[in-house]
Order: sequence, then C-alpha cells, then structure tokens
Amino acid sequence: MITVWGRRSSGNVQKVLWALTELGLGFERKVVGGQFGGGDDPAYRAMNPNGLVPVLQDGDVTLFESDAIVRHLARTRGMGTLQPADPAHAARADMWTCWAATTLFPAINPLFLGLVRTPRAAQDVAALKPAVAPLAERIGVLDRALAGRDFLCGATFSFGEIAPAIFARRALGLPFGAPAAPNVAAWLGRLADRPGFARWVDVPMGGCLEEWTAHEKALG
Ligand SMILES: N[C@@H](CCC(=O)N[C@@H](CS)C(=O)NCC(=O)O)C(=O)O
Repeated sequence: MITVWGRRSSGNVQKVLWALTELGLGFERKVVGGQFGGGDDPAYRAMNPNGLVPVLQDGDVTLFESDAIVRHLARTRGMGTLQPADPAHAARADMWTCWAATTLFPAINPLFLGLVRTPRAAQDVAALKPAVAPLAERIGVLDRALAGRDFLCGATFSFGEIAPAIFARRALGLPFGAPAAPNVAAWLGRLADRPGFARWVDVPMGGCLEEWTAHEKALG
C-alpha cells in the first residue's frame, strides 16, 4: 500500500505524483500542507519532523524529501525505465535532479512566490526584478543542454527529467520575467504527452489559493 501525503499545488509533491503515474502504481493521497494544514500534527511530524510535504509511506518504509522519494520509487519499481540501467544515464539523472534542487529552484522560487502565490494587489513587481536575470541565466543552461535532444539525461525518459521539468515549467509560465527558452519549451511540450505530467503538473498555474483549493476538489 502506497500513501502520498501532500497538496497537489506543491512542486515537490508533483514530482512524486508524476513518478507514481509513470510507474502505473496505485496509491492513496492525503491532502496536507499549505491552506489545508496538518503539517504540525504530531502524527504527521512523526513521519516528517520538518512538517513539510511530501511524505511517502510505502509499506513499512516512510520517507520525506521528494527527490529521495522519486529515486526510491524508480529503484524499486522502475529499474530500466524510470531508473536508467545505464550508469552514465543514471548519473546524469542524479546530476540534473541535484541541479534542479540546488540551482534552479532557488532562482525560480522568489518569482513564483511573489507572482503566483501572492494576490495580484499585493505583488511588488519592482522588488522582484533583480531575480529575473539569474533565473534567465539558469534556464539558459537548461536550454543549451536540451539543444538537439529529446530528453535531458539520456535517450529515453527517466526520473532525471522530473524535477527540472517541474521547476522549468514554472519559470516559463511566469506572468512576468519568464525567460525565452525554445528548447525548454519544446521539451515541456513533449513531456505534456505523458499522462503523469498532464495530470499533475500541466495544470493552470493561475495561482491563488482559492484556485488550487478548487483543483484539489475538482481534479482529485
Ligand atoms: N526538500 C524538501 C522540501 C519540501 C518543501 O519545502 N515542501 C513545501 C511545499 S513545496 C512545504 O511543505 N511547504 C509547507 C506547506 O505546504 O505546508 C523536498 O524536496 O521534499
């Protein structure tokens, strides 16, 4: 029995939901985090002492940290597919997953929080301007890596596409400061054919909490 704890508006939760769908695994989801609360409940803190989402329960294995969860699913259910059999492909999947967490995420997050999670009337676009160039630089790195390639990490889809794609989609969907990156846009377009991306990631970014609450109810 697999249970995912987390609201679907979280990019880190989306990584796990996308991976589970790639693997065709059934799972139960408990909506926790953000406007839904629950992260401070003692029972939740016992699973994740940070109080953050996602958490995965896989039988008697309980994990936090989205990238570790995705790798666990890939190693245990996706050897040769989500988890590349070729060590070089697997190493590149690790590399781009680390890059997404340590380099891309910090560049997109101020703009995402300031423009998507903040109500329009409270947005301070001028204060966000310094964040635009660093994001463009990092998306430029991704764009050059994708030149002439269908996938970032190897000849086939693997877990290494997941984290970069989630944060790149946020970057290209920003209402202000979205970088121009034709190879990234084409890659996201190809990923949109994958049911896990279409269902969990490629949904309106629109943003306000009311919209996401409606998504949770309407989309499940
Ligand atoms: N490094 C952690 C970060 C987890 C994290 O920051 N989660 C955010 C959502 S993306 C969170 O739980 N925020 C508080 C909340 O939703 O209540 C991971 O990758 O799982």
